[in-house]
Amino acid sequence: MSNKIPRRTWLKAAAVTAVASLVGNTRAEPQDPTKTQGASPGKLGSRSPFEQPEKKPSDISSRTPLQDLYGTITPSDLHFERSHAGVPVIDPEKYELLIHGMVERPMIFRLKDLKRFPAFSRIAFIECSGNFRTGKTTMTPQEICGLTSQSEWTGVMLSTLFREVGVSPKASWFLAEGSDAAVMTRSIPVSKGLEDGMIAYAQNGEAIRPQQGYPARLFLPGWEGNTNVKWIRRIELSDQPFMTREETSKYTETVKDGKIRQFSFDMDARSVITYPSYPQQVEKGWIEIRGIAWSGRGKIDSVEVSTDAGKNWTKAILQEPVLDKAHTYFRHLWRWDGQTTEIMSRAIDDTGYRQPTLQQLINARGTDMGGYHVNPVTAWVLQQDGTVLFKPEKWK
Ligand SMILES: Nc1nc2c(c(=O)[nH]1)N[C@H]1C(S)=C(S)[C@@H](COP(=O)(O)O)O[C@H]1N2
Ligand SMILES: [Mo]
Repeated sequence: MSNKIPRRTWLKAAAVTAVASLVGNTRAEPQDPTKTQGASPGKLGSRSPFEQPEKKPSDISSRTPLQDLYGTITPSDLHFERSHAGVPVIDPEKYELLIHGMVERPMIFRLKDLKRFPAFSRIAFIECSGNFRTGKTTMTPQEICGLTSQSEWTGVMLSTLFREVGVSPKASWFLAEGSDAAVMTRSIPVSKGLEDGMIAYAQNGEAIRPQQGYPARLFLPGWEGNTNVKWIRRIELSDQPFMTREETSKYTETVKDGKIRQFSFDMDARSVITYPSYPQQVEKGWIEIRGIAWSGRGKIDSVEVSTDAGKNWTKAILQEPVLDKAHTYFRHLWRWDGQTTEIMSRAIDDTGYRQPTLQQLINARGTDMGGYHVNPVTAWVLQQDGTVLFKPEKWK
């Protein structure tokens, strides 16, 4: 594009554009940055004033702006939030985690006790089981499925703590209890705790954020968001589930014939194209379609992309590393001829599970399937003028 323009002219043009977009946008006077000393190093970094990604808060949650992100790590201040009774303030000096019930030695761990154990880190996503919205064409990935984010979590493995307290071989479930006003409680199979559960006290290299459970939360890779109890204060071992309100009145799904599914822990494989998506605009020619795919059951095996409304599908390129139970970046280079079309993606995980369409979900679970574990293929309509719209499908 710029190869015919002499470099000097091009640079000037770029400067003019920058000045134009600065007006009304920032306090800084637009200057030639090579002629004046820049700002001094500060105590904290900050975002460029030209970049203002934001979460979308409601009373109960706040969504990650997936369409504004690159790669797979969610900046901590953009991690989605879902709290049933607000974010409590917990003094790390007074923090205690009690582990009791069917154990040899009931114990209380302070934060500094937790930090004495081997510190384990892993990159994985969290997704709320209620992560699906539809209805209008002007919806962003954030609005449709922004209740998922990814971090590098650091903490102590539950298997380590379970060994420390001597969990009885007869214990098959544990209760995880939070210290927020919701006193959120969930029953979790001991097998999951031993497999890859952890008590996380850090997120992306710093102490976990208050919104994510400061000073410590339960982290169960790949399992529905609500099992990842934040501000965790108590774990009780038992030989049966506790049947709390979060697993009886809530977080169950109607399947078919009046049957209800309970303890639907795994998050099913899903993907979404984040570029191009609403409200972005594209030009005719080469477009790199990009997005994220994830599965609560394992690794992403492949992502298929269709640029002709689902008639033909091509394998996208997966960006390494492809991690277990982690958002995985995919890309697909495509030449758009400028005609109106629909683009979409579907994820296939290493268990062979393939992301369904909304219609397939409805066929399998009935029209009153409720709002949990709804992970349909998301389609975007590219219009001739280069604008992109969400394609909402009839649901209920
Ligand atoms: N103590 C406590 N833990 C909680 C919740 C809560 O309200 N209280 N919300 C749960 C729900 S529904 C979800 S989806 C995840 C959200 O985690 P995040 O806010 O760190 O994104 O936390 C879970 N853990
Ligand atoms: Mo959730």
